[in-house]
Amino acid sequence: MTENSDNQIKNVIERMDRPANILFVGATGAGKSSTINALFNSEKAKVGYGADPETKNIQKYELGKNVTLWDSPGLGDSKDNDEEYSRNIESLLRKKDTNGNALIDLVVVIADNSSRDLGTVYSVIRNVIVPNLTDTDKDRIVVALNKTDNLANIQYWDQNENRPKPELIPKIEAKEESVRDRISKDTRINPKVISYAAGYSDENFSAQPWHLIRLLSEIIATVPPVKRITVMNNVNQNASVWQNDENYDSYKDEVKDSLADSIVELADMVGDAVPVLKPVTAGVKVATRVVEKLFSFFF
Ligand SMILES: Nc1nc2c(ncn2[C@@H]2O[C@H](COP(=O)(O)OP(=O)(O)OP(=O)(O)O)[C@@H](O)[C@H]2O)c(=O)[nH]1
Ligand SMILES: [Mg+2]
Repeated sequence: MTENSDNQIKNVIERMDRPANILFVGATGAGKSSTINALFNSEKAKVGYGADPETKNIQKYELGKNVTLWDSPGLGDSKDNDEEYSRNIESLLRKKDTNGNALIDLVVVIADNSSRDLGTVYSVIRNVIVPNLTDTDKDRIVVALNKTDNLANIQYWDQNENRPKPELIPKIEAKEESVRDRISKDTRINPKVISYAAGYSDENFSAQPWHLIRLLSEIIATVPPVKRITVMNNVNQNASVWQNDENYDSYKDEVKDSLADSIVELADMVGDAVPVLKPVTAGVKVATRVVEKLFSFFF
């Protein structure tokens, strides 16, 4: 590996640092804010609200120089508020960036997995989100079912290991499937549906997240490839939030592959700039090595 080709790869990666915008939507108390805080380096965020009247209720976290997270107010409390907040979400979804593409790169819909009635969630997906995504962006939704620790009676959750007991696993899978089926019947789109727990802490107890890396892996895979590195630059660097997952190693590999692929893809878009990434198999190998180095806190 010559220093020259390393520099060329760095150059490609710099070109990938493009503004990324992620919108979080969900019912009141589903865990939007907790999820943002678990996933991202949000302590250092500049926190404010949308600048125009149409988005003034949507809280805005600006991370690093290029990631903006939009935390919309909870739905389902009152009809009047829901109407107003839904209009805010619609306006944000219709906003364009300077290239004329949708400003919002990804919508994360957060639902409470312990709730039997996900009517609010289905209705916001069907009536507010999907109609305001352009055809090419219809797959930019991830549905995240939070508080899986409360999905069933607490006896099914292993408190010490902070993960489901084996009896709970089929229930978790069945719930994901029913949510997926319902959304696809309603809208004909098939978003990824992921059960997880953002974790929490109160005076008596604190729980780390569970399956947060599965959610991250899906977020990274679903944002436009040129923005994956930008998003990854801003994730929580506290390694312990990612580790509680039975398939930790394989999700780590998925994240790594998504990032490496995006580097190779962008190098291809910018032409012959990086010969070392050209032969596909060798290129992916080099890109993977760079990704491991860049995000050593994670891999
Ligand atoms: N048991 C459990 N509680 C959680 C989890 N995630 C969040 N909570 C708790 O759920 C409550 C609501 O979480 P928030 O993150 O404030 O939810 P929100 O969606 O931002 O709420 P609003 O902004 O008011 O709509 C808090 O008390 C959290 O500690 C989880 O994975 N498990
Ligand atoms: Mg909140």
